[in-house]
Amino acid sequence: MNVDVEALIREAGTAGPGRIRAAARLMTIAEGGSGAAVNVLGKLAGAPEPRLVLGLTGSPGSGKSSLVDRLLQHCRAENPDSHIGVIAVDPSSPYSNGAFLGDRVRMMRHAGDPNIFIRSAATRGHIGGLAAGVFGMLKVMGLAGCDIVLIETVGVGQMEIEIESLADLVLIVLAPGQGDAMQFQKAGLMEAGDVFVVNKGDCAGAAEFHAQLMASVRLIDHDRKQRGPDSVRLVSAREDDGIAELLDYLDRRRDAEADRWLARRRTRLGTHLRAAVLELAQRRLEAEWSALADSDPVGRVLRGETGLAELSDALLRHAALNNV
Ligand SMILES: Nc1nc2c(ncn2[C@@H]2O[C@H](COP(=O)(O)OP(=O)(O)OP(=O)(O)O)[C@@H](O)[C@H]2O)c(=O)[nH]1
Ligand SMILES: [Mg+2]
Repeated sequence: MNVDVEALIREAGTAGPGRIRAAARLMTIAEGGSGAAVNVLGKLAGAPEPRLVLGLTGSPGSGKSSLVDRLLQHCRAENPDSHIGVIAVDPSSPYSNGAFLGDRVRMMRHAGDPNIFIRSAATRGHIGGLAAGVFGMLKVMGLAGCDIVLIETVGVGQMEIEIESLADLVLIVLAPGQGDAMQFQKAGLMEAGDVFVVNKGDCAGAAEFHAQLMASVRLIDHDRKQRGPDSVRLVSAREDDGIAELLDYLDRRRDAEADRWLARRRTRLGTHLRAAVLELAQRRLEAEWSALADSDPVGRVLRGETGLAELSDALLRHAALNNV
């Protein structure tokens, strides 16, 4: 299938009627991780970016999707013209079928809103490459005029770390009854987060947990991160409590840290472009290697007719000449 990426980019970047469809197609390409995804990323490298990219992570069931839902509601009410993107990273692995449906259901009331893009990115089959796919989607959302993008991931394994390479601010969403502050410290979550959101403030033990966490942040922070006790928020997504204040706080952080964010974004862009270039190069080399199979390269190495370094040089030369 031959897709005219340039035409899609033009369309997604305008206010015309085809904008949403074009952006959706670009996001599908970007997520797919193919050569076309790298192409999209390259063409969007200099595209406008969302004003705010928030990563939400934390243990299963802490209320990330419910919080995203509330944040969407508040953002839309405050600024009816704004566009918002949501990327829900599907934790499904080849071994489980994921619990993603719940996320969709919780955000479904926004699904008909033309100013809100809700997309999922599956971890399945994306080992190592997920962040690149999500970054591509982020760039498309920026192009399509999204002011804010929220990325939800379950805080297990790789993605918890990768979220730092995608978001301006990482929000760790916690709920009372999920362990004490010490455990989070041990799990490394205290290091990864910029903001700690204690959700389910309507439940027993929330206020104590919040106080405990504030004390921990004060203790471990010293001057390492510019977080401060204010970075620990007590909210209830269910009761819509503390959400407006959380948004105000995030805006204040943005204003105060704008320079640092800009530098971080530049680094982030560099990291993802570098990964994309290396991936493209690897694809080419693999194609060359397959083409070389007839000449039995492994046999030649075994017989001592060629060395690995020579083989590698030959591969690079062929790839450059053939320009597949
Ligand atoms: N009491 C209470 N329950 C909440 C609150 N926020 C979410 N919940 C409930 O907690 C459960 C999990 O909420 P989700 O928003 O799906 O949590 P999640 O972190 O997105 O879950 P996963 O995506 O599966 O990791 C649901 O039953 C919600 O109704 C809250 O503020 N108070
Ligand atoms: Mg969820």
